Amino acid sequence: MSDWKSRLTILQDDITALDDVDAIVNAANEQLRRGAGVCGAIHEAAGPRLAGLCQDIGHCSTGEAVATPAFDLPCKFVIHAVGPVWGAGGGDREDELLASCYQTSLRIANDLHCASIAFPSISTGTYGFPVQRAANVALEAIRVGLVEFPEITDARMVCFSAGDLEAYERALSEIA
Ligand code: AR6
Repeated sequence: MSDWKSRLTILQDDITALDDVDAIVNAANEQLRRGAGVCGAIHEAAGPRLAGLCQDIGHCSTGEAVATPAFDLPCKFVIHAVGPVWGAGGGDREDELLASCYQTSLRIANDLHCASIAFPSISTGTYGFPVQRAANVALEAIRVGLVEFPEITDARMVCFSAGDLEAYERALSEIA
């Protein structure tokens, strides 16, 4: 299926400001603790019940994801995906683990009957993954997921900065 590109939008925005998606993805840590970056913004907007539930869940392994309700956010679900911490050279399965975050999130969204999902640029902030390499991995993983899950009709890659937007647009232009 080649229509996946028409189901993907790359934009620059604050992911917590989106009020027309079923699920947003959080760039979480393995302890599911409220952190900084996009995680802090999501917790701030969702309210304290999110941190309480995340504490009860307690753990999510790198490359995996877990869904919760979105509480005070306008979407239905937050899918907490744990990206890899970048190590020098990227020889510690970072690409594979990052791809797994996107694909697992899409699978969970599909299981929850979400037609729309928004991703942040997982791992490229605190976790230090080089953004162009992450963009290439992310969009290839999203391509595979959208082909597998045709009922997801609206996937968004939400970049926080103009530089990130450029990297993801470049990655998209390079995928056949
Ligand atoms: N909307 C969209 N993107 C955002 C927003 C926002 N409101 N705020 C930041 N970003 P990071 P990581 C971008 O550090 O690298 C946390 O403490 C940001 O500019 O949030 O996966 C967690 O709890 C960057 O491009 O996530 C973990 O401990 C991208 O989101 C750890 O950091 C990801 O940056 C995860 O690190």
